[in-house]
Amino acid sequence: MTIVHRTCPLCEAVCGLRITLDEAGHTTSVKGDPDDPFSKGFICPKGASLGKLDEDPDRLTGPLIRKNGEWLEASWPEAFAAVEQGLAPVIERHGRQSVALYLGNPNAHSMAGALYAAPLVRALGSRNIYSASTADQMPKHVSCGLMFGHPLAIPVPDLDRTGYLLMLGANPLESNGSLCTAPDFPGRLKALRNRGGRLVVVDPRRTRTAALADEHVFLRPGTDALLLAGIVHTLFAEGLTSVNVPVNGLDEVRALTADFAPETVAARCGVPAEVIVRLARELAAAPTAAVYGRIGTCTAEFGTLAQWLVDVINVLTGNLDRPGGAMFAKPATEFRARRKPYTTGRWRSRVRGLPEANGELPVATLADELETPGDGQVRALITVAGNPVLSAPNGTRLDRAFAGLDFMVSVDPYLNETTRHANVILPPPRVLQSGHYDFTLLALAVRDYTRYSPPALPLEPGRPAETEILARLTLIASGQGAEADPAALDELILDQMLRKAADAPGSPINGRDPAELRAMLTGANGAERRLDAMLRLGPYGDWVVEEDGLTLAKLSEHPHGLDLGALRPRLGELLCTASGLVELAPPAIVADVVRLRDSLGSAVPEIMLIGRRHLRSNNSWLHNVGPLVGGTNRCTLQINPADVDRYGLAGHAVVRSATGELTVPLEPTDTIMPGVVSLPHGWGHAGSTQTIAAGHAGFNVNALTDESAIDVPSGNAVFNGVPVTLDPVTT
Ligand SMILES: Nc1nc2c(c(=O)[nH]1)N[C@H]1C(S)=C(S)[C@@H](COP(=O)(O)OP(=O)(O)OC[C@H]3O[C@@H](n4cnc5c(=O)[nH]c(N)nc54)[C@H](O)[C@@H]3O)O[C@H]1N2
Ligand SMILES: Nc1nc2c(c(=O)[nH]1)N[C@H]1C(S)=C(S)[C@@H](COP(=O)(O)OP(=O)(O)OC[C@H]3O[C@@H](n4cnc5c(=O)[nH]c(N)nc54)[C@H](O)[C@@H]3O)O[C@H]1N2
Ligand code: SF4
Ligand SMILES: [Mo]
Repeated sequence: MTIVHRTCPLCEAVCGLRITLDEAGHTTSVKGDPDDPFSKGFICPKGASLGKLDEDPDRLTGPLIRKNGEWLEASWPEAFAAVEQGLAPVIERHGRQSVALYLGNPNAHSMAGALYAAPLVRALGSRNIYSASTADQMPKHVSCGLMFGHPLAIPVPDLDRTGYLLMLGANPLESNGSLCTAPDFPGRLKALRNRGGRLVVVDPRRTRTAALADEHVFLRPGTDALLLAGIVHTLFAEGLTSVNVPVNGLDEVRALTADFAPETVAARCGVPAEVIVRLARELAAAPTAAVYGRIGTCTAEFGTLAQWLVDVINVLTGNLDRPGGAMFAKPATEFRARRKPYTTGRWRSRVRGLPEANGELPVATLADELETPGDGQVRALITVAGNPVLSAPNGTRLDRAFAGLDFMVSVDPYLNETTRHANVILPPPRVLQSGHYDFTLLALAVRDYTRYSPPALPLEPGRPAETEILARLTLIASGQGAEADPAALDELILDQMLRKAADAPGSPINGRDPAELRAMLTGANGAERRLDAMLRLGPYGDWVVEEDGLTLAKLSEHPHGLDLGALRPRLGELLCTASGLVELAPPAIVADVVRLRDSLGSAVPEIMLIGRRHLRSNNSWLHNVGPLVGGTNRCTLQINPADVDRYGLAGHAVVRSATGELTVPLEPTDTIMPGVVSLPHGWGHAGSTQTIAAGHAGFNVNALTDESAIDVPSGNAVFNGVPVTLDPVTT
């Protein structure tokens, strides 16, 4: 028996796990790690099932190549050669724009994604880059990019110290939190209440999080921006603002929100005007307060406006960058070379002319780029850790479009709804065979913290780590071929990183010899050496601080992770707008306020569809783990009993939208507002070799979501507030 301690890679809560392995490397138990200073032993049912997931017999153990409709097992060299043979002719004939890349959510949780996605994008040289970000949090990147100058300068609620939390469109009791890394989020919310603080949840459903709160406010889907504009209006109208950071555009915000008085927006939001006024007064009066909005507010028609207003309120109430308010983490691998101020729309998509954001195009237009003939049409696709057939708007259309590709390669442990269209599938090894470091999530943590988990088990001979798989894809995309040496790529990247840092004025290693620095790095492979370099260059690094700075070797002496303290004010270090001020009224956001104002005059759909998450699920890919799918069916349509009666429904209903129709089982519940129905996403398993998931197939809600509807400034998909109709099942 061996005990290993490592970070759970399944969600954003980064819990420490204590895993017991037998001699053959099988997991015999997974518990929370009581010695992790951040998660302190917390674990959820998904983390507890990590062993089952990791040893799922349906996971692919080697590459597959599809020939004449049949899947053949291949060796790794054969598989990489097949990728080169498939991609090279497409690039040669149709150019680099004809190859698209889709990066899915688990890239945010793997070292491979964090370290090799950017090199792969650069090597590909295509503007057809897509990711789950435009089905998720792009509005937050765009609003923070424009307000603070950097799309990753995202403030998080200071959960452990705040006196008042206004939470919109998030349900951390199921999701364990997002864009706010906080292991045991539920415990932290209870602690907030126990110390006399107040939690208010705004959601069209009375969720488990809402049930735990001091107050739950029902709100009509898609109207968060209106509600928040009403709060901002009140703060100005009642003289309740107390700005404590340097800002630009204060008067403009006052003028922009003049038309959004609580009485004007109340009917549309379904929230009484006096509640909106009271929320504004409470936020202003609380000793410390934070506003936090997540999926329900991002994947909506006015996602960017809602995210902008979240931080406008944090600024207006004097809570940005102060303890107990909305603060910025200081992650150990942060090295922010100052770049040009953030903009979007540096290029546009070919068919719909949608603007780029963060170097990506909206996944809502991927099908257009695949299906529309002409110069620049996408003919080949690389997917890494993504399942857009189940996760993207109008996934049904993508499913058809993928079938028409000249070539597709997928890096994924499963043959599933998306990867079944691939010509080659390259499976990463088991979780326990991979190193783990949370580059992205620790930049969004409610405490400064760092932890590295080395691989707990060796790779089988000849089996590449996922970092090597992506390095090889990068080399193939760059034209160097399937046999090029991935170690040389790591050296090249390291060399560029060190050279750039040594050349940058004001850099802690300015003027030092990159070769000498390179020689100091330790680590068993290129990925670890790159982590070592980033830790040393980071704000706690041994190339930066005088004494006792971090290195990979030092971090490895702390297998349970290292607490780096409570969040500290640091806006001044991060702010990189052209003005050097927080931009409260960036033109690209201001331009969208007209659309919000117009929405006040448009008709409200009779029934609107929203999503939801369940604690024992994770997007589309945990439904093949027995203990996580047992019990009652969760892929149901939640509906208010009044609507069941109103539409004469019984048992099932036919749900129709602009893009599709589904017949779904009903789950009547008064926890959801009348006029709103909810279906979870990630279901609708078909054509996959996941045997357990096939027995709990469910329905693909993204057959109903409409790819033509987007949040304009960010291009983000709209999953909440989709107009639908309901009818009884006739046959
Ligand atoms: N168990 C589990 N955990 C997960 C995931 C999972 O699938 N399962 N997915 C992970 C991922 S990828 C992410 S991004 C995070 C997301 O984490 P969260 O943002 O916490 O996501 P949800 O649990 O979907 O909560 C969104 C809430 O928004 C509400 N809502 C819907 N429409 C609106 C609206 O218009 N306005 C408002 N105010 N509320 C609305 C919904 O009813 C729902 O309760 O969770 C992560 N964690
Ligand atoms: N209607 C609706 N749709 C939604 C949402 C919603 O709330 N409502 N939420 C959206 C959100 S927030 C997100 S993030 C997206 C997610 O969108 P995607 O990322 O496209 O979908 P996932 O279901 O997370 O698919 C993850 C894929 O990665 C594979 N995988 C798992 N671990 C690894 C690994 O370590 N390496 C590799 N290479 N592959 C791995 C899995 O087998 C699976 O195929 O869905 C979005 N779609
Ligand atoms: S909350 Fe998230 S990180 Fe923690 S054990 Fe569960 S799935 Fe893993
Ligand atoms: Mo997500």
